[in-house]
Amino acid sequence: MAGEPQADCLFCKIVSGDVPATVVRETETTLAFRDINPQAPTHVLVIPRVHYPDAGTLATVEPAIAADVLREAAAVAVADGTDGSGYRIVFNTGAGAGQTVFHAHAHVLGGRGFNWPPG
Ligand code: D5M
Repeated sequence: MAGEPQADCLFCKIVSGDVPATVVRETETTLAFRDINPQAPTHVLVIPRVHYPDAGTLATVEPAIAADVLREAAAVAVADGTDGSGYRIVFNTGAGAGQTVFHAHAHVLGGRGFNWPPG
């Protein structure tokens, strides 16, 4: 069923506690934890607890939870003190865009400068 946990999904296993993570914030619908391979001083992933393969699908099927993910991403930036100097929220969508874990997630990156366009 849409949104159900997937046995082979790493982030579903983090939601269930079967895989450990450094959790920084949680809500009824979301979990935020530090990326295992940080690309900036702040690099946190915000995920919905429910499983959807990417952010676009999540936003289409569960728009309220997609809004929760975005609000929590901004809250992470404030909590880490990166909101003053600016931060970046990234949703890699599809393998060609660099998505490697197919459970919707926002990257929250901050604490350094960023270039545009991104690589
Ligand atoms: O981003 C997937 C991200 O997930 C990537 O930046 C590494 C991160 N990752 C992978 N395994 C873990 C664990 N176990 N904990 C925390 N972070 C993890 P994507 O946009 O799909 O490339």
